Amino acid sequence: MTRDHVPWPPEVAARYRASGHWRGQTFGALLTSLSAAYAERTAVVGERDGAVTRWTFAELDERAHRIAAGFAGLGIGDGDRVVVQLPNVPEFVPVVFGLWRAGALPVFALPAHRHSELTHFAAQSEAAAILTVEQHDRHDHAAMARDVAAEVPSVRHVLALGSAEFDGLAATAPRELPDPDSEGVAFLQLSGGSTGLPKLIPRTHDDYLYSVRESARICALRPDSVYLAALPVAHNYPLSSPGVLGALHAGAATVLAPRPDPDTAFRLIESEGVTITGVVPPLAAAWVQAAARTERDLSTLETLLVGGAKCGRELAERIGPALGCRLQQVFGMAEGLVCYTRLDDPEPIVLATQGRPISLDDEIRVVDPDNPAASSTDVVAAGEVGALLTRGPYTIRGYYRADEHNATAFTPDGFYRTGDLVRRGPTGHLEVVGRTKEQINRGGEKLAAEEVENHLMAHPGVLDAAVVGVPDEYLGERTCAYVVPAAGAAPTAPELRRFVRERGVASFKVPDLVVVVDVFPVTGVGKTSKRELRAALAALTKEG
Ligand code: OOB
Repeated sequence: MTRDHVPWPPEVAARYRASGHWRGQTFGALLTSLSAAYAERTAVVGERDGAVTRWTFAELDERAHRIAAGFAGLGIGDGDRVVVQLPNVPEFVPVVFGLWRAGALPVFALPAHRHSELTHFAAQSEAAAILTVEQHDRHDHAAMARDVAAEVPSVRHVLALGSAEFDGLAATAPRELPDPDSEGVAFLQLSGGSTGLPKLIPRTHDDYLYSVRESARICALRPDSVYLAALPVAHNYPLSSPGVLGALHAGAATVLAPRPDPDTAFRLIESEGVTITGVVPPLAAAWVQAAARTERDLSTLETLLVGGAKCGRELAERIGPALGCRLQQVFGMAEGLVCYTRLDDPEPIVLATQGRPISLDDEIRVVDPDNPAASSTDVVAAGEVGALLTRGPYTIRGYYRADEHNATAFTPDGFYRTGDLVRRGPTGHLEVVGRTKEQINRGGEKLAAEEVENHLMAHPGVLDAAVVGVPDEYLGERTCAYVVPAAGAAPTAPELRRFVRERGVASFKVPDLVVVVDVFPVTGVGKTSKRELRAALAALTKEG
């Protein structure tokens, strides 16, 4: 039988407990203690449909208690999964803490996800409910969730913010609920994916809280800090690196930006006195450009974290002067490991590396990049580029219900194969130089080539498809789909793009370019050579 969750070996778990990394506290219990310590301070500021909400820690705590009781009243708790698809609205925070207090596991979908992804998350996790919004960005999320519920038998409830049903749930009288096991799974995060559909990542209260606590410390959050969540808040980066949870942990306020564009972000930085935020490189570039013309006062901003994709040297150098703040690079993954440049690192390190791990107990191995099955002992010489393997107190030992995939995604001794190519410097800082995984990183949004290939191959006019990333000045890379047509008229590029979109996938997965070819180049063993496809495209782009 396939396991839901691969726990850390007992002796390793004992070590993490003994060293104080795992403290036996759940997120629900954390909020209780934060509410006692910071009761009247602002915890969350956000907007929904133009209305601004501000909650103190005490108000947030009470709301989370009511929502927890509401879920319990629906019979949802005790390990039940609930797909949460919310944009950056204030309710996100009490909903997630409410689910935690009820003992349920949020499954964090992104607002960009569409029918095919949502169905996969609900089915794979056997979710009991979907919690969403009525409308967002002109998309009817509630209708989509109801369609998914009709297809996935485990889904008994669809709750949309603003509906009478949700309002009733949020108005339930609070009651004491049993605190879940801190070493049990708290929620399921999404992987960027490299094979087929995204995998679900089980994170425990203990492991995640350790990374949150340390992130808050490394980023120097204090009660008078103000964190702006500019990126979609369900993502691991704005959630915990240091994110909303890091800010709450420090007693600081979180401001949720409905959109990440410079106009919205700069307005909020000025009006709320934002001190710290995190963005992906293309957004950093847009902010840098806009800062030259803005009349907003950005002087409260102390730290801009940049990560999710490689921040090039040129951009790194422009951030401080343009925005009047310091740059902090972050290289992390929903599976666990997060690296930061430190606030006291010398400038060359901050500009040229993606940081060093949170914990001295994060074990790092840089191994033979040419062997996908390299073991943790196949390490390359110091300073050489290799494939990054890691294990530690907040890095998972296996994906959720994925024994087969886990057999190759982890080494036998429990290291996660990140699929990233890195170089490690003498100070332990990592420089990310590339990837071995079949994943495309489109400005921080990750997609598995195979997932898009499968959508393309569902078209009757497509015999074969290969999706590759191509360098892009703004996004870092864009997607290009090569297709070999089936007999008859070849489908056109616009037709294939529309086809993929209409299959209900996030728009960042719709190929940016489509190239129709007669045959694919092959490798020595007869596999499609993506390396040659990329080279052909580079040549084509140069000619063009
Ligand atoms: C973050 O998490 P994910 O799960 O969306 O993506 C993880 C992957 C990494 O394995 C790496 O390939 C890439 O994203 N990545 C970077 C990077 N940060 C992430 N590649 C180069 N330079 C960087 N600075 O993206 C994430 C999670 C927590 C904090 C920050 C980012």
